[in-house]
Amino acid sequence: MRNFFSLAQLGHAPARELHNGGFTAYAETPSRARRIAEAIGGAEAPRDHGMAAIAAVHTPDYLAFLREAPARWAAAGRPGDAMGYVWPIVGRRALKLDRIDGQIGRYSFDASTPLTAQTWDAAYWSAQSVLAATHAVLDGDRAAFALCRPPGHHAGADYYGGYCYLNTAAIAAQAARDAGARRVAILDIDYHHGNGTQDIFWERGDVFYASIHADPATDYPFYWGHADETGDGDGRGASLNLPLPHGTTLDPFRRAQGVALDAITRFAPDLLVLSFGADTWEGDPISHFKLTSADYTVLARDIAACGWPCVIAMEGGYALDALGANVGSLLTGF
Ligand code: SP5
Ligand code: ZN
Repeated sequence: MRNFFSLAQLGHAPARELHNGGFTAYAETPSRARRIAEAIGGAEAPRDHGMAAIAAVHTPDYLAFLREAPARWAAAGRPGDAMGYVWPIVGRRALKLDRIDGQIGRYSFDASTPLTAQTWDAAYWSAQSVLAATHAVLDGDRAAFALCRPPGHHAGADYYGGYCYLNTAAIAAQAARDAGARRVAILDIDYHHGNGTQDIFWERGDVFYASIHADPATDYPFYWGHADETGDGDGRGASLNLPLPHGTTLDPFRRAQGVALDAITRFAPDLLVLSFGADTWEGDPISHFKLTSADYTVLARDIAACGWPCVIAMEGGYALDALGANVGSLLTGF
């Protein structure tokens, strides 16, 4: 299988994130990508497919904000990474604010996702990696792996959060649609709900979103991913949320994935995008599922057996010493 990754993705390295009332080391480190690349025997640099596929998913004002915010933050005299500290409450009237502080609150939803001077480049090349994998699959490969980092599934059309800035799975799905795939399914098996991906396709009937994740009653991102969220408008019934409790092991996870695969089979996609997070692993430092390294091969075989061409986009996974082996185990199953 071809793997795609650009060294430019390593430049993004925020110092800290707000966690449990204090600042801790940023969990989404460049070493994550280095460990994965080592374990899978390296990766090809993607070619530059440009902005069109990114602009097909994200709004122009949001993209301009992402590119310019770090310089504006620095120009306002701030020494650290750009981080939000004020947000509009839900239902507040939309205000067009110029001040960088207010705009960060407008375009983000948490305080654990800083912007640095290298963030745009890294996110841009993370998107290029998923586009390269998507084109490999559209050109006939059965599956391709994009070592996306920073990850993507928490980013919406006009917002960032959860260590995510550009939604790589959504960019892949939309690029496949624009290249002629009639229906695309996204299966998200990161520990966290992919709120950004769900929001982007919420009212779309041509892209099915299925997610298996920690119950948002107990886990981040809290405000999305509940079982009664099923889509709206043309997308009614095209979102499927399967929340699971802390302590989940392979058997219940695999049963939930079977439910998702059955729903996707009924949808009959031309192509599957797999949002893969290894933060479901038993030793993950920020998560509470109990999958073993070997379990990822089992889950991958179940997905591969469905026969859809598959673009795999890396999402979370924070146990550095196990991350490479866990990704390797997943790719073995394809
Ligand atoms: C892509 C993805 O897996 N994003 C997850 C974002 C979760 N952020 C909220 C949890 C905060 C935990 N912070 C741990 C800091 C350790 N130094
Ligand atoms: Zn996650």
